[in-house]
Amino acid sequence: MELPPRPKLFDFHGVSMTNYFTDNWDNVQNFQARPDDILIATYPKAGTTWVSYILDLLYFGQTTHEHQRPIFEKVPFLELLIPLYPPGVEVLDNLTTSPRLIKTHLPVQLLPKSFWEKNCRIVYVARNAKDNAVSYFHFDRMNQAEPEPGDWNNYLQRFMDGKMVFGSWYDHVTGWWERKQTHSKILYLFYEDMVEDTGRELDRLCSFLGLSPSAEEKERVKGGVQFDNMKKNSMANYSTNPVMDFKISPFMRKGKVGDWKNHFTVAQSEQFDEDYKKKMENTQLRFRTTI
Ligand code: PPS
Repeated sequence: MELPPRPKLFDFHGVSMTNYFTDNWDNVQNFQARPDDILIATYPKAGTTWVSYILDLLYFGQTTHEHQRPIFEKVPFLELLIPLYPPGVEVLDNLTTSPRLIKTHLPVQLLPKSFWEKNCRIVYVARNAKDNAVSYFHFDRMNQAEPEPGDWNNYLQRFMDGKMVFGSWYDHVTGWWERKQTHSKILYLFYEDMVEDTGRELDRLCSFLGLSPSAEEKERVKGGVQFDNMKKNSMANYSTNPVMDFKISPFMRKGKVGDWKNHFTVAQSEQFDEDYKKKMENTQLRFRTTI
């Protein structure tokens, strides 16, 4: 089955969205979380798949037959409703694993209330704006289910204007950051920290989740989730996903901190930084654009 032409952005409760993430809205909002659910929440392209695969290996690494399914099926995408696949909510309702690992890109104010009522653990991953924008650009080029990206210069302007699927990066990362200050069940991770020292961040994750894997098990997970290993792993690299055209760009593209330097001109970088300062002046949240 083919997808319809690329979707258009529209305003949805103050957030730019496409119909693939709003068509099932009542069911998404009424989603019934379970107390042991683990939610992986991110702005798109911040490291969702990386953390999903880490959690999948930590919880289900021993059940080998399970590993014959791609990560995007094992960690269902809550708000997704797209031709070719059953709705995320339906997949989750039928999931019998414990815990369920759930992916969302929703900004904090749109998360179904059941996650708060059940006090579920939430792992939020954030990535610096410049690398995030570059990664999102290449993703939108290769993914037929995303709006047409246009050229890089216009795309960057749109990113700064918050006119991206799932809205403004600035609002997303700060919204979740503010919520984390009062909600103990949110672990806020940074992509840059994970690149710098995956083992250290794995320890933080385990302690947040109350897991104590053996040293050997930890090494196994750490090895499995290295960029090069995930890139060649068809269960982790999205190569089985028909809406993506890997001839344009692979899903596992570079996995680096600082790739923005290969995309931003000096003028673009200066303009971006100036705008960034204004948008982020009221938050303590800090990112590294190099490590
Ligand atoms: S999505 O579509 O929102 O779920 O994408 P997401 O998984 O959040 O982000 C994809 C980017 O994460 C990089 N990635 C990794 N980097 C380092 N190490 C590992 N193991 C890893 N796994 C995924 C992936 O390459 C995308 O970033 P870019 O910069 O495009 O390479």
